[in-house]
Amino acid sequence: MSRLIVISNRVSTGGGAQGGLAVALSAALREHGGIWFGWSGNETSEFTGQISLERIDGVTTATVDLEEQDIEEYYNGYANRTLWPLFHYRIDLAEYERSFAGGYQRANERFADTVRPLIEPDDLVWVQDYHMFPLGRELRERGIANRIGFFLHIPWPPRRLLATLPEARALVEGLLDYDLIGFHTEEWLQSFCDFARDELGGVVDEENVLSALGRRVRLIACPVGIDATEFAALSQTDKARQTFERVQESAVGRTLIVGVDRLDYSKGLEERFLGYERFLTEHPAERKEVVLLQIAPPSRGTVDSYQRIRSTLEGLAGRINGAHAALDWVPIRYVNQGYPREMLAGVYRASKVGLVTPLRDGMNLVAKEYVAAQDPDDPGVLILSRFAGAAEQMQEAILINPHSAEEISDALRQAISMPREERIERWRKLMNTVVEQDVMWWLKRFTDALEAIPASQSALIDAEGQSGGV
Ligand code: GDG
Repeated sequence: MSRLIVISNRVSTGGGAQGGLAVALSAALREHGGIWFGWSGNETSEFTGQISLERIDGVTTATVDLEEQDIEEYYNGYANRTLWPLFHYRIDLAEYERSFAGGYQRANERFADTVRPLIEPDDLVWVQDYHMFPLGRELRERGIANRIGFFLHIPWPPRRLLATLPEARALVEGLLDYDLIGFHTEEWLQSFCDFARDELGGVVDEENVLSALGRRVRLIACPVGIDATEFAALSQTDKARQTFERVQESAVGRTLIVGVDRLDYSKGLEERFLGYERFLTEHPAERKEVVLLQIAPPSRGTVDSYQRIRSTLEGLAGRINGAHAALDWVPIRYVNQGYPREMLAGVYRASKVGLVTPLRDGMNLVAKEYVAAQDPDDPGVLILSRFAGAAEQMQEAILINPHSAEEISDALRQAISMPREERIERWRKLMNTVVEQDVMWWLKRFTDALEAIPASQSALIDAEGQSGGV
């Protein structure tokens, strides 16, 4: 078995708060041996490329500090103010600045210079996510002939949206230096193929191998999962039970509806609140029977659009509560902080409805966690956006268009009055998928596909390379 070099913007440093993905990547690194490389999260006055090596729970991590300008242009800039909004179909929020593109390219070159000496000839290299699109090409230019895979955790936008990015073509050309590119869904994969065909004259065969500009890259749809068994067990821990009771008591017999999301405009929180308000207005008889608990820990607080969403939501929650609250009831409990995973599991289990309504989401792990945490004899109902990658696998949820307040309102009505037998039937099917296609399944599918690529394919690529210039 080849060693694995995982490269991502941030490296999980372990500890109880780490998510399922970090757990899975750590497990893969333990099994294969290897190194997890990325940015330390720290700033340095001058970039030196000095690596900090650590061994945590059997996993070797290698991290590097970045300069303030790199953090500003690469991370806050191109990654979070250009690519994130564009790839979530929000060109209205995307900022196109050459300095961001330049900083992004520079940071990726720095990552490539730094990680290069850590890579041995038989290693599998696995690059994660939109922070690192050009890294494969940079590594090839530094003579790395290993198999290199890339996995995209966010959606791939439709061709005409991507075409608005000044560096779109260079970005996609750079991706041709990977051996394997993974997307969560067929839809994102097809959008990628559309661009490669129409803009680069590429051809995709029936095995999903794209040939373009003299290069070949295999594409797979490989939906990420959670560690479902572990999450189900979490919901049985003392801490989860205590949280379950606390939350249930606080609802005093009302039906609890839960939302858990990083505070991000892609998660459709504003539309969710409006859909819930619609439900309160349209169903006066039921309205005092429900409470919406929205947990939304802040993220990327230095970026303007994140500050704006925060104040919009505070205003909206205040207005809805002001208009509808009674002496003994507040319709929305909006909590701007994060909780340990065990507590989240308890909250999910206490909630009869899981409301997951992103406007766009690569996958959405909260939908899967909500299902995994349910009581098999009395499970809650998942309401899920059609525009989350998770919808491809989770057809037994109530699927809705998150832009439509009416659909959210109708779905809430349907979920709240759903008979137990139907809830159980839907949940069983959902749970089967969540358990069978879990995070280890995802990991194995991707690494097996990467290992199956003949090493010679990557070695063919000229070490001089051609500069992508993203
Ligand atoms: C990206 C893609 C894709 C949330 N609040 C708390 C907390 N969380 C955890 C959830 C879940 C994770 O954060 C969020 O994962 P999502 O998948 O829902 O969304 P993104 O962060 O946007 O992730 C997404 C994912 O990558 C993986 O490929 O699914 O589409 O956007 O695990 O539980 N965790 C804790 N406390 C909180 O308050 N401990």
